[in-house]
Amino acid sequence: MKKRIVAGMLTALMAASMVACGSSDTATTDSSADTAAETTEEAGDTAADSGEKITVGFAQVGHESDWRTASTNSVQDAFSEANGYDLQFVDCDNDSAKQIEAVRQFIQNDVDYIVIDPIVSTGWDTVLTECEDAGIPVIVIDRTIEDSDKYVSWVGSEFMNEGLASGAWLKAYAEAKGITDLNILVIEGSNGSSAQIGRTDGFKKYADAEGWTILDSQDGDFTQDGGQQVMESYCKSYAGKFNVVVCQNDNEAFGAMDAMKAAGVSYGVDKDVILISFDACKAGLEYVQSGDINADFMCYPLQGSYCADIVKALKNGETVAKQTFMTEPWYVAEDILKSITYTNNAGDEVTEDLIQVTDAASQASY
Ligand code: GYE
Repeated sequence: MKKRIVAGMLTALMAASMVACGSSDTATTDSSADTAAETTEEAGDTAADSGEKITVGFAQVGHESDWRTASTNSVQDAFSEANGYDLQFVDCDNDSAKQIEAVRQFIQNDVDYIVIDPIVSTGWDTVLTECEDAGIPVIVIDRTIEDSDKYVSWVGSEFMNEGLASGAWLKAYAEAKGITDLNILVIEGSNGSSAQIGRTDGFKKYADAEGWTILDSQDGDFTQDGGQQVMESYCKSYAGKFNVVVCQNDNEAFGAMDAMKAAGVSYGVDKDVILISFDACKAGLEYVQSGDINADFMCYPLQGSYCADIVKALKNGETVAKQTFMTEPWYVAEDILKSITYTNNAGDEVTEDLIQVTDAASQASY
């Protein structure tokens, strides 16, 4: 199918009223403007009534983690042929230049919609302007773009809140356990990604306020190998000096556990090291259940259906929310704290329950 939204109208659409279109209760939306937009959809030109497929280009980050696999599957399922889509999928292998190239190729291919999960948060304005000039609406998922607003809608997680949540939990947990001296090693996610930036900054806010020592903070690239390598070097450089390890995703935590085991460092409930992770994939929750990971902060990757809802709304000339946030539970190994209250990135004081993992298989959402 050829796209029917021309560049000028796309600009109007982007400035338009943002109305929630996500359907699941795992999301909240943010409305920011106030004018309804019209599109120049031609009557009768929909996948459903013409039999033509809607073409969607998806520039995915890569294949670095369990989270990423779940994300890819979710988008591929939502934009399946059976659902009336022709999905052009590019695995950008964590290479920003390759990702920009993929988007340009989608423009060349004259796709109807472009979905981007941005590897890094900057460097986007030029290529998004090209999308706009070509009249192709862009939907951003997961990670955010900070230097351009030339996209129609974003669906993802509030990474800063994830970082703040981990800090709030550590503060309360250390108090409950009577641990007064926290010496922390951080294994960051891919530097320059909004997930890394938010989780780092949120946690650091607590570390600064509480006077915790962050001994080191290095890039593990969101991979198991990366986590293992960074932890191996930490175990040599900081032997006997650390009692908290924060891994910015589960796969890094799996690698870090291997490295600590090899170095004779114990981790988890009432061990040498408090181990904190993010994502809460199934394997991650299994380690929470077994007490190897103390706390795991959920990041919800199943964003494909939200994305497809946005495409449908745009096709129907409806307006869409500029932002849709996933809801993210916090999982813990022990039953000693029931909930945590903290001030989130929006400045609201919120209380979240802590979910003890007793049956990882049924508690995991992916
Ligand atoms: O936490 C990590 C992945 O962007 C939120 O990227 C995502 C992160 C996720 O590789 O596992």
